[in-house]
Amino acid sequence: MLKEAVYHRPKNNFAYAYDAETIHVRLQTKKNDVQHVQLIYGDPYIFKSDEGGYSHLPQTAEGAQDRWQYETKPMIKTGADDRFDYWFAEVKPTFRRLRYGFELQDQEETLVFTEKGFFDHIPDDDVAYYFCIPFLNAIDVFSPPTWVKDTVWYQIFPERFANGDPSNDPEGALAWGSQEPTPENFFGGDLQGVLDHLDYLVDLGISGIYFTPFFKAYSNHKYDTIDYMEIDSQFGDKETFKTLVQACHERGIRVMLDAVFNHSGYYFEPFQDVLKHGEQSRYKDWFHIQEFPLVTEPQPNYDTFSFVPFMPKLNTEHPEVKTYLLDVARYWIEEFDIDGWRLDVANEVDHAFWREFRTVVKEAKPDAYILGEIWHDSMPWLQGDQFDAVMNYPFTMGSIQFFAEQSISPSTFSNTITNVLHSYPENVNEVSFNLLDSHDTPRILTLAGDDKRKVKLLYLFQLSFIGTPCIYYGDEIGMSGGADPGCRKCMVWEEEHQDLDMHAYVKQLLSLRKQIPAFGNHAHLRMLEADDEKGIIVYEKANDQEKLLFVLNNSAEATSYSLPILKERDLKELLSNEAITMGPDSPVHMQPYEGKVFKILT
Ligand code: ARE
Ligand code: CA
Repeated sequence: MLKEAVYHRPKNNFAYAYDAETIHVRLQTKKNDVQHVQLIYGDPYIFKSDEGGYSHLPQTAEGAQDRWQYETKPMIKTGADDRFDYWFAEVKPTFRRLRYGFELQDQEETLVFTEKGFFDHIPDDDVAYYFCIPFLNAIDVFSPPTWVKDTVWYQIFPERFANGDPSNDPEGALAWGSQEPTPENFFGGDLQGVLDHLDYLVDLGISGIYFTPFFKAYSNHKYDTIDYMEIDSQFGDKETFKTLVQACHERGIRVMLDAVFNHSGYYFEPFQDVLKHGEQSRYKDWFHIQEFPLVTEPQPNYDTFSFVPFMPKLNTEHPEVKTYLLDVARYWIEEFDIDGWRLDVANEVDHAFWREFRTVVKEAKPDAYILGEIWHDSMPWLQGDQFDAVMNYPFTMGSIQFFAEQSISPSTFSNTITNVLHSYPENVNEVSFNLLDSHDTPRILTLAGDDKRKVKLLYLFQLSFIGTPCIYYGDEIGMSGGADPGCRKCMVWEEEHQDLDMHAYVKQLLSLRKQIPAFGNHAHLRMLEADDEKGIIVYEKANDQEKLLFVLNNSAEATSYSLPILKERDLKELLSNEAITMGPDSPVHMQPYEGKVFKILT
């Protein structure tokens, strides 16, 4: 056994409260090394003496030895990535406390692993050796809003979705879709445009809108805020927004806005004041100024987002800045009833600020959703005291490499996805924001070399994955576009220019996700097969009631694939709605880049 690969810590994705009574425990071992793992567990305060009596603290009276009372249960292997196997067990301890260790068995030896290392026997002479979850306090349980689990998001870049009111178009706005997007041009999209098309979104099957910023700002993307309390006049007024939120709520759609709190814009009044008054400005500590007077060339002498001079970094440790931004967070919830905040550049803002932010937001609306924009491992923000979720870019990157770029093998993809699923607790995965692309990346169709079959596989995978999926506006009708700003084209509204087949496919998947709990977020997902020769992956989505099997042929060849698990079964293929009876040898026939979903009936 490779002891060095065995890892556990009673924290984060390795041990956590799934809900107020359930503890999940995971263990990592070297890939293909350990055959069986048992969890050794019990209450930290129940001991039995040699004479048979029970006690609640170990008695140390001479001669008599009290022994900790434990049980064992097998852990199941939930998957493997390129280096490790992952093991899992669930415990509902009566007294909401847990002392535990692991018994690991490979071909040669059986070892016990505890907080203090390895033993060749179950140590019962010193209970301090074990891992411990001292108490499951309900308030510490990671508990995102319950509605998020069943939400499907749609991301709107307000300048480019629809122009519902030409009277508010910015000066020089171009005719809708008449040109390619550039970092500077405007087309006049606005809030009225969104209002006009809500029924389109309902028909598609989405239940949440994520708006990139629309507060007063200079640029077309509005990440350079001038005033966080005002809607930019190019998008409409506060009345229109109020009407929009109400109209969304009437249709079962939640509304999430973009909070750009890491930095302001260059024309934000406090920053203008510092530019003007230098060291004398009462706002000089609102930013991180290296020296006065301020210069932007050759590089800004104040901290910024990246090296962008028109995005000065805000000092979120400063009490006045905190008060200002927390008022902003509260204002749009209390006055407009929004349902969530997406936090821009969330990992560059201090944790203490986000903790206060969470308190303020949840006071204003207990079931508001807090989504951080972090492209990397985000465990430190997902402990229950800061965010409810992050944008799941590790999922995005793996999916794009496999389906769109065809640059990784099925087994590498399976490893990546298993790793994604084991990087966080299950209750974190369930609300993870799973995107295929965004206003910051090329569109999926472009990444897939304009091959719509690959895009369909991407959608099948995304919309059956654990978490809450987000569709970037226009992808569902086959829009293309390269990196920012190419991905920010005007939405195409003329049906003759829309890919209606893609639209119907996305709509069908969203309806399956809604109707069949195991298709959506109410099941466990396990990667079952990754066939590098045929280019096939198979995964299972199962709960106590139903089991679905997803077979995806990510290759340009038609193929027949034999799946023992489907032999002599009655099935229904959900995309074609076809009933199938499998014989003892019937294979599954797959077209190039085809995906099938089998519901196992008997
Ligand atoms: C503009 C131009 C671009 C140009 C850029 C550079 O449009 O073509 O390349 O300037 O000067 C906003 C606008 C952008 C604008 C940018 C700067 O939307 O159009 O770009 O402001 O003015 C990292 C951050 C992550 C950030 C991305 C962009 O961690 O937070 O970079 N994303 C948010 C928003 C953006 C927004 C801003 C931040 C700024 O979603 O839309 O940009 O408010 C790796 C790294 C990540 C990195 C990622 C992408 O994976 O690990 O950390 O994200 O790549 O670069
Ligand atoms: Ca307009």
